[in-house]
Amino acid sequence: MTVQLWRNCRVASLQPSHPAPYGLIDDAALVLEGEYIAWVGPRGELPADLAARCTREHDAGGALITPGLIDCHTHLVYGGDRAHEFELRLQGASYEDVARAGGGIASTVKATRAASEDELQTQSLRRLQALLAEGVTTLEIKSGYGLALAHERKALRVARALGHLHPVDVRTTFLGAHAVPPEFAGRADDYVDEVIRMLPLLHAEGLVDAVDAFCERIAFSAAQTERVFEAAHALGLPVKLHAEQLSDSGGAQLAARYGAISCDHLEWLSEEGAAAMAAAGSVAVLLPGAFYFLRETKLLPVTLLRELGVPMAISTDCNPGSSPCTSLLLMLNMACTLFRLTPEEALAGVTRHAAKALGLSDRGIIAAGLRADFVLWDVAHPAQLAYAMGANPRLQTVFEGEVV
Ligand code: DI6
Ligand code: FE
Repeated sequence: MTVQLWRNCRVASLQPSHPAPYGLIDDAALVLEGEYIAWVGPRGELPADLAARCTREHDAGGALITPGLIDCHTHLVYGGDRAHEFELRLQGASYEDVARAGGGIASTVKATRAASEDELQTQSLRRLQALLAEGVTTLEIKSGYGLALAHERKALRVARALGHLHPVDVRTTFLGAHAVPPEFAGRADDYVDEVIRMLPLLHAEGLVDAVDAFCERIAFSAAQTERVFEAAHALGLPVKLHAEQLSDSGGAQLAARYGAISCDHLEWLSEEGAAAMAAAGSVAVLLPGAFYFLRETKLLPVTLLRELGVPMAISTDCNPGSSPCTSLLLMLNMACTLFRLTPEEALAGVTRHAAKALGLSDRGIIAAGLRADFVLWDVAHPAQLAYAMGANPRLQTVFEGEVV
């Protein structure tokens, strides 16, 4: 096994137990054994026997090193775009108006169904490349624009293929309960039956790591969502939820009862919902891109979440309707300006807490025993990652121990 030493760097380890903000280690050394981190700390404390075993040495040139970024909530695989709907909304139509008039998610479903697997992969690859260029090493991708077995399968297969072909770990989420497809119009309960029929089939093909639903007045009720969660639990799959995005539907409480790994959006989250999440250990996934793009004004209760100790993750929500965004770094900035997170909370939101939102304990911080996924940045201080708008100071990405 190769043992590699990285030196001449500052490491923002994001270790929660580290006394310095960001878990910052000045003049650090980092030792990798194969795909894992073997040691990290101040260079002067590097054990001599470990140093002697290093077969490769890298000079980081004074770069800042952070954990690889984790985008824990995306709908990256879809066909077409919704620029026309953007124009309509700017003329006064609301997101819900457009959805009720048969546009919205339904129009992306049409374009996604029409695309072949290859076309879908080509279109999605451009978005993936933009995320990778900013240091993303783990990415969640949801289905939910197929809404029929063959098309949900196609999208999930594309998601898996992207992960196999590129230096990124892709986690897939089945979001069959994203919208009621046109062939089930007025028969949402029947469509939920269909979702419950699809899930074990897709899971048996190794295409599903978790299950999500859109619990909202324009999508599925709490009772319908619960049926999907029951089906997920029967297969031993973790659940998460698009909750309280446009209204308070009590989704967070429901999700918490099913031990949800995360509840996402949460603009309309109530105190009861937040308390239930805290008790269940669910992560709050903040999606400032959707908040901004839909010109929302209702702010989620960040202060309350902080007081309750609910971990906050941040993600792009990359999707054609409410957040056509492929910059996780921009989301850091927006989470600070729009939601008043500190830059340190924002960075934890795309590393340590994003890992937790995916139920992953082997990444998200730089510590011995964890995956060697990290990024070298041309910045002096980690706050600069959240501070700059539209900058990309990434120098290099290391994925599973190797420079990408
Ligand atoms: N909420 C969202 O913001 C995305 N999905 C969801 O449930 C948007 C989906 C879309 O408009 O295409
Ligand atoms: Fe979403």
